[in-house]
Amino acid sequence: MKSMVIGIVCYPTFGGSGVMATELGIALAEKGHEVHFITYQQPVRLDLLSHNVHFHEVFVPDYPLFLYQPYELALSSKLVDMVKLHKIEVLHVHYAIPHAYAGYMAKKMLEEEHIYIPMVTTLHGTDITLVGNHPFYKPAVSFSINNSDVVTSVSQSLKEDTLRLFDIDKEIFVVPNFIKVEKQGNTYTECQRDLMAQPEERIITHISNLRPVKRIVDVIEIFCRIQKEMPAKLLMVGEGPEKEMAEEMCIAKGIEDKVLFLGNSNEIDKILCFSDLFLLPSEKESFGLAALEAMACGVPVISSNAGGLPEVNVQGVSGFLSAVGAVDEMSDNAIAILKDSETLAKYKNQAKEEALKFDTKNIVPLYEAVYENALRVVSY
Ligand code: GMT
Repeated sequence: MKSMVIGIVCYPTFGGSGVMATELGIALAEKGHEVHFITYQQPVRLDLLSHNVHFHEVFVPDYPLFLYQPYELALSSKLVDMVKLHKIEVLHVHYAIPHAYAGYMAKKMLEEEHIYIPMVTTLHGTDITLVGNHPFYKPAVSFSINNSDVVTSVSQSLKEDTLRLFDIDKEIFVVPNFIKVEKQGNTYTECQRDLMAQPEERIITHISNLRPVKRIVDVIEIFCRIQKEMPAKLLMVGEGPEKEMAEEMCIAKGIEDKVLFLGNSNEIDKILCFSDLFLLPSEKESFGLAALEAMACGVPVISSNAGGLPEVNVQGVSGFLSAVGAVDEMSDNAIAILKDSETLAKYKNQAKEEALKFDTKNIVPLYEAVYENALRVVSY
């Protein structure tokens, strides 16, 4: 395949969409493509810049007249400059608003100079089901999707939600999230689990941005029931608005010495390496990248069956799924997995096996095909 020059626009933070966009850029660069990240700060998972991976910061000048700083304006101008300077051939924007919106403006500005560049938009979930579905943003989201050259979504469930919630006349291609399974779980030969727990304790982990949609109360309720049956520790990874409430809840339940709040971390694979079970009882989840990361490290998942989670976590194989809020059933399933070492080992193996379906080498070629398709669309 001919190598391409690809511009990636994403949120550079710990959220799944930014993590996915970063991993995609790194994987594309490893395959010989030239990748340019264009965003307001260097993506958190991007620790290696090279001749194939570049980062261009979008700077929004402070001007007293602006009550709100116009990020979309700054981004679209930066995109125009970077496309021209680096001869970027395809723009891949992650998240409809404001990225596809700004990308469209950049495309139009470039067209004035007879530069035609296709824009691929990937929908990640919260842009559709939470933020994007707000009536205030609806016209901008529909417009941005319909005016993208190619649209992808990270799960079949998200595709269906998008078609149900917006007036979409564009085809949406499902390209699932992915993970480098060999890298995940193989990096740490010695897991140093004794840093976190006693040998006889099971380690339960939850990773998220601790927002209400993650149902942090359910995470703690489930753990509370587990630790009544067996010695266990809960690792809470991430920062977010529900953290304080969660800390108070642990104190109220008298389990504060069994729950460790670790904050945001760049060592997710290290934490998952010594985890026995992952909890993701979310209200909504377009895919559940955190669950896939856990599975790739051989950690079985107890999750809700919201959104795209059933496309990732396979019932009775990589873990178990229950209706949102079914805390008793989730706890019973967790205890069943953790009850003895033989059963736990079986689920650990199965989780890793299921994650292989989403291995980088199976999914990145789908994005390359999407780019080729997009290039064909604009050349007509
Ligand atoms: O889950 C979050 O709140 C972060 C959010 C984001 O926008 O980064 O994650 C969304 O995109 C991820 C990557 O595609 C998906 O794995 C998450 O399921 C999705 N979150 C939701 O749909 C709530």
